[in-house]
Amino acid sequence: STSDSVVTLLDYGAGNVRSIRNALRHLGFSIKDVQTPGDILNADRLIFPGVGAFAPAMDVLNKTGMGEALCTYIENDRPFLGICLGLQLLFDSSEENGPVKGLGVIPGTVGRFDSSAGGIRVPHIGWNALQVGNASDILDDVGNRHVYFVHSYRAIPSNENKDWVSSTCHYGESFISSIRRGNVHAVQFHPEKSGGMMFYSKVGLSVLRRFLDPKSSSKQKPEEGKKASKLAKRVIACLDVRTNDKGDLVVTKGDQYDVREQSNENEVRNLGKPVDLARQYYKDGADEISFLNITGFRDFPLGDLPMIQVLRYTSENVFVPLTVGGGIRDFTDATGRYYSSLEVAAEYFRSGADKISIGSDAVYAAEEFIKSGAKTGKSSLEQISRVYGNQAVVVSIDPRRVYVNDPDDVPYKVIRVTNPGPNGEEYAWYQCTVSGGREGRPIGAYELAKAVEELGAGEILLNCIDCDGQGKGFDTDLVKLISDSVGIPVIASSGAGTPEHFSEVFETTNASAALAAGIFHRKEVPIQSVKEHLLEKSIEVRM
Ligand code: 1PR
Repeated sequence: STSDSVVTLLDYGAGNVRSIRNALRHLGFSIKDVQTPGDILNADRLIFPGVGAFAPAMDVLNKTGMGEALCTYIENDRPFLGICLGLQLLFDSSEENGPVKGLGVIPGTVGRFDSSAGGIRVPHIGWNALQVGNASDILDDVGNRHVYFVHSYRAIPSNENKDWVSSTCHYGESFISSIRRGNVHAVQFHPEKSGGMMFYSKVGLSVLRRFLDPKSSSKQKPEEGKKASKLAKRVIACLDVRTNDKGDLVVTKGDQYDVREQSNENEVRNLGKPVDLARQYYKDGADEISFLNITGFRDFPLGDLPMIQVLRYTSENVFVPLTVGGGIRDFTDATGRYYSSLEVAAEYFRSGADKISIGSDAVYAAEEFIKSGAKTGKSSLEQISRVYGNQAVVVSIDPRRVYVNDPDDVPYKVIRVTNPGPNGEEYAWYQCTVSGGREGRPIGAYELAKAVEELGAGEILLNCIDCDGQGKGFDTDLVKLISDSVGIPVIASSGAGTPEHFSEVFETTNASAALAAGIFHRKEVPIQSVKEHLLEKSIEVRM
């Protein structure tokens, strides 16, 4: 390849930059990895996708001399694009486990979102709107569209840095979503996760293309249609994946978690191939895609290479966030070799996952934490969120509704239910389960949600076994209870049957996202119809 199609990538090995690699390849560029500070100084164009936490990143930059090279490169106005932490590191300092000194290229301090101020949920996860100033150039295609953010820390615009700021975003307060000076650019959002060049919402990769090849891109006419104005409610497609009796990896779908056909053969329901369906949902406008390896609790996931293949193939051309769950825990295999949950998660991240989701193991960790009142730091949840950040860790809750006559009947949080139980019970609690709903545990969904937030979860995927596959709507009592009790985003799941079910859950609860499986797999309701309906109801969505 000629130097015109080579891009230099600064990957200091702290996390998943697979999606950025995939995006660059998709755009026809080959990647040269930085090995020495000299590689930075000699780059024609340099991309710096910061991952992980601020302090360890600065450590690496300082120890290797790459920080100094970066400063020189930027001072010389060479083509540079920082992404996420790659923007934050340019500032004077960060409060993340600090203060920690940054590269000091841009005046200002990076601080944590103040959840009390704006009544916002932290991390800031999802598709938000930009207020784009003049001369942003690489943002020319963004227009009215949403872009994808996932972070807990942000830089604030001030008099000192106003010459640098090319766009801001509003989330409780106005923060810096991009900077630009000459050939130097950086964005807080993730262009590599903000959609592709074709199909739905053509935003993300066009930001990268405009940076890589400024000459080829002409200014586009402003988009027609509704203008993005704030954080959008997300619509997520979920693929429950397992091996069927023939040994093929299939997308299946349960009926209250029972995935077998009610026929004589009793086989595992097969609704399609994971990679094909994921691509389809991406094209149809899914804001995120979740894969749940639903037999991960019994099969060791690193033995389950097909799931890792699914992630690898999917991430090659699906440019929205991918979550994977199932079987994330410490494990000793038949030969006695021990694998930590961190290794399992690392393999998932390397294969293209942006977030991992923990089910059963988070229940045990929460039970332990509630019993002892102390954090051990050893649970999979704590370890993974410490290394990869809490925005990368979802806890998936699989509760079952248990009706009671009296709120004092059980030592768990009880709510008054909208629809009384079979014997006229007016109250219920939501019992957590493990192993795909097979075993009930002595902890409620409320207690679990509060505990896992403390232990470092960045988001909650809230299922409901009673509603799963029923198509009768989300359990809004449950979703309201949990989304009112935690400060992290909550994804409502289980029971979607119509577009109205989505507007209902967003209008009556504080859910940040709604997830569905069956209606999408059976092609009963296209994702587009859900979004159009939400738009009609004046609920902000990414179009
Ligand atoms: O416990 O860490 O190994 O994780 C296992 C993961 O697999 C958990 O996230 C758990 O929710 C999931 N899981 C386990 N067994 C099943 C099953 O169905 N037998 N699926 C299962 C969970 C629920 C949702 C479903 C929604 C929406 N499925 O994923 O997609 O209920 O469905 P709908 O729109 O059709 O109603 P671990």
